[in-house]
Amino acid sequence: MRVLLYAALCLLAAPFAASAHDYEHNAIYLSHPWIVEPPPGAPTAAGYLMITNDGEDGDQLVSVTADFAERTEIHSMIMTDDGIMQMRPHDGPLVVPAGGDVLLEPGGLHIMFMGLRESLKDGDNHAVVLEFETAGEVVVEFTVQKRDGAMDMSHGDDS
Ligand SMILES: [Cu+2]
Repeated sequence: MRVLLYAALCLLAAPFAASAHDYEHNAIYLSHPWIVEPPPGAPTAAGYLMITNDGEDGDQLVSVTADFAERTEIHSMIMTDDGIMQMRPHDGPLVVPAGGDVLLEPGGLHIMFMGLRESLKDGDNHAVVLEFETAGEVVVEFTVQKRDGAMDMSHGDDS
């Protein structure tokens, strides 16, 4: 019942809900991986998802690779002394504590896809390989979405 209700809420809340999708791999649960559609010709794009660890042990994301990008980095956002939001490589490994989750979302942590080899268009799906230290490797389809529509999604609140 809770699942049905949740699905209904999502449909009401966001026109893009149809593209929301989840993956389960060992103890790791990956929710709604998506990439903000970059401007044409942009060299980078930002990816987001929620990573949940249902396991007894902590885990960490050790690598992210994708055919469409030369390399990736995990970035976090910091506020500079001038009050400007700036991104920089995340300090150390991205740890997902046992029984906890890590949310990568606009304005916060994100996967930076760098050296884009192809244009990423709204509605496209692109395979990305996430490797976890304990759970191992999982291939996830990231859906490209325009930022405006995607910003309407507030899945974090009701999960
Ligand atoms: Cu970044």
